[in-house]
Amino acid sequence: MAAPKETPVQMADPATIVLGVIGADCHAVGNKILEHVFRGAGFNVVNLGVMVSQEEFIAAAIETNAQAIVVSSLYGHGEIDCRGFREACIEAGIQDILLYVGGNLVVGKTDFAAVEKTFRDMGFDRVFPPGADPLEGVASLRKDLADRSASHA
Ligand code: B12
Repeated sequence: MAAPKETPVQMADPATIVLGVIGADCHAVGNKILEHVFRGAGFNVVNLGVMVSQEEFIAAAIETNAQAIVVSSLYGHGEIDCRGFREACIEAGIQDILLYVGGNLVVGKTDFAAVEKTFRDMGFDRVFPPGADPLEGVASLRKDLADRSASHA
C-alpha cells in the first residue's frame, strides 16, 4: 500500500484511539497498517494487536482516556464478537466513546448495507466495508471529533 498522503496534523492534545482485532481473530497485517496510518495522521494510537476481547478494549480505553475504539474483524465472526460491545461500554461508564468497526465482518459477500445496519443497530458509530482505506477511517474520525467538540462548545 502507498504511504498515506495526508500530512500529520499538529494537535495540541492529540486524540487517543484504542485499536485492535477482536475475538479469536489473528489477522495481523491490516492492524499494523491501521496503526501506522492513524499515528501518521496525528492520533495517539494504543494498539492492542490481535485476539482482543471486548473487556481488553474497554479497559484500555478507560486507562488511556481514549476518544474512540477502532475494531477490526477479518475472519467472519465479527457479528458474534461485537455483540453487546456498546452495552459493555455503557456499563463501564464510557457510553459516549466513538466505536468504529471494519474488515470482513461477516462470512462471504453479504450485501454491505445490511451488514452496516446490523452493526449500527448494535451501537457502532461507523461501519467500514471490506478493504476500506484506513484514510477513510481517519477522515471520519476527524469529522466526528470536530462535530463533538463543536456541539460541546
Ligand atoms: C493472510 C491471511 C490469513 C493468515 C493470517 C496471518 C496473520 N497472522 O496475519 C492465516 C493463514 C493465519 C489466516 C487464517 C484464517 N483465515 Co485468513 N486470510 C488471509 C488473507 C489471505 C490476507 C489477509 C491480509 O493480511 N490482508 C491484507 C490487509 C492489509 O488487509 P485487511 O486485513 O483487509 O485490512 C485492511 C482493510 O480491511 C482495512 N480495515 C480493516 N479493519 C478496519 C477497521 C476500520 C475502522 C477501517 C477504517 C478499515 C479497516 O484496513 C486494513 C489495512 O489496509 C485473507 C484474504 C485476503 N486477500 O484479504 C484471508 C481471509 C481474511 N481469511 C479468512 C479465513 C476464513 C480465515 C480462517 C478462518 C481460515 C480457517 N478456516 O482456518 C483463519 C482464521 C484464523 C484466526 N483465528 O484468525 C477469510 C475471511 C472470510 C470472511 N470474513 O468472509 C479471508 C477473507 C479469505 C477468504 N476469501 O475466504 N488467514
